[in-house]
Amino acid sequence: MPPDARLPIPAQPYPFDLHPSRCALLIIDMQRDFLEPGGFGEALGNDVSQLRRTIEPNRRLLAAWRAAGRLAIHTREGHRPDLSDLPPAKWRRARSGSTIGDVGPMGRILIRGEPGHDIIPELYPLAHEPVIDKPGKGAFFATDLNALLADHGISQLVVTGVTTEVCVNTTVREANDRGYDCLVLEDCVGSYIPAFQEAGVAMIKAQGGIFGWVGNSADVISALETTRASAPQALEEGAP
Ligand code: C5J
Repeated sequence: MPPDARLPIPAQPYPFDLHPSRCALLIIDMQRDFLEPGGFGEALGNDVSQLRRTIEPNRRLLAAWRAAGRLAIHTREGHRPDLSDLPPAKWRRARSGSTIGDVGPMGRILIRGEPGHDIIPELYPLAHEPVIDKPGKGAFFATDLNALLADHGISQLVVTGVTTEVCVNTTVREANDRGYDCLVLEDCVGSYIPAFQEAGVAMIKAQGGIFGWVGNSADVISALETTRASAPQALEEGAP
C-alpha cells in the first residue's frame, strides 16, 4: 500500500477519507465486567446483550485491521488496587449496591489485574498492541495515549467499543479537541440503553460532524481488503 493511500469510507454526515498510514483503530473498554454474563454490568441489572452484539463486528474489524498491518490500540477503564487514582466523586457516584473496588462476580470491580477488568477473549490484544489503562471515561485523561499517537504519526482514529454514550463519546470529544478526526462505527459501539445508543451516535455526526463521522465496519473492512495485496503478512490472533 503506498504510504499516502486514501480509502474513501461511506459515512455520515459525509464520506470519511481514511489514511491507513496515519489512522489507528481505538477499541474502548471491551472488558469482561461490562460485557460478560455474570459480570458487574449484568449484576447492576443491565442487559449485556445490548453490548454483546458488538463483539462479532469488532472481531471481524480487528482481524481485517491486523491483516492490513495497521495499529490497533485497546483501552480498559480501571483503577489501582489501592484506589489512589479513584477520585472520591467518581467513587460516590458509582454506588449502586456495590461499587468500584468492592468484590464483584469477577474479582474487585474495575481494579487493574482482576479478571473482570481484562479484555474479553474474543478481542484480546496481541503482545505488541498497546493497552491504555485509563482511570477516567475518556482515553486521553491521565494516560499517555496522545504521546503514543504522536509517536506513530496518527491523526485519525476509527473508534469502537463500549459504552457509546459514556467512554466512547467522552473519548471522541477529547480526541476532537486535540485535533484528531474520528470515525465511529455504529455496529461496533454499544450501550445498555437503546435510547442512549441512538442519541450517542446521533450527537457525534450532528451539525455537519461536530465531533466526527459515523460509519459501519463492513465498509471499513471492504476498503482495507482492497489494500491487502501489498500489506504485511497477517499476525496471529492473541489469547489471554
Ligand atoms: C462506563 C464505559 N459506562 N466504558 N464505562 O462506566 O463506558
